[in-house]
Amino acid sequence: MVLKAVCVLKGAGETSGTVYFEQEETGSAPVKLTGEIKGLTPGEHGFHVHAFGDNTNGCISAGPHFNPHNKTHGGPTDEERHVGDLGNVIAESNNVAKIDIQDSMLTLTGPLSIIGRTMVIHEKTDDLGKGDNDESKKTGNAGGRLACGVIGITQ
Ligand SMILES: [Cu+2]
Ligand SMILES: [Zn+2]
Repeated sequence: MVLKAVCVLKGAGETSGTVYFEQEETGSAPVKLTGEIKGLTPGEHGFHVHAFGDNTNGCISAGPHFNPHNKTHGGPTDEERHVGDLGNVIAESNNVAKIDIQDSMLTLTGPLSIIGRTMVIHEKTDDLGKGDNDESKKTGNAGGRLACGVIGITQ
């Protein structure tokens, strides 16, 4: 069986998107993310799972990056990373970023499931924790939250 989830991202501006999640239920399979986000300036944009499924005050209510193991911020291939750290997606000249990610830290099941938490697409590039300031180890200096949405169960 395959576990499935979906996230519809919206924000105050023109950025919006849909992300689909799939994970084989057996073992500790990676989560596959597909979909697209439009209304982005061309180039890299930080893309994370944030801790809370709370959008009461817009994307800011989603809190910090989902970090159940108390790690510092990193990139998706780093050992030292937040669970929510998916790095960057790249928008092309048509202002659309295609999402095609496989991640082994995310899961759709168990106590650390990302279902009910929030996906956020950011204004700027995530420096993956390699910047020269403290903020790099927390947020990757990815800047404002352009759009977000709560990850929900789908059929
Ligand atoms: Cu973020
Ligand atoms: Zn992070």
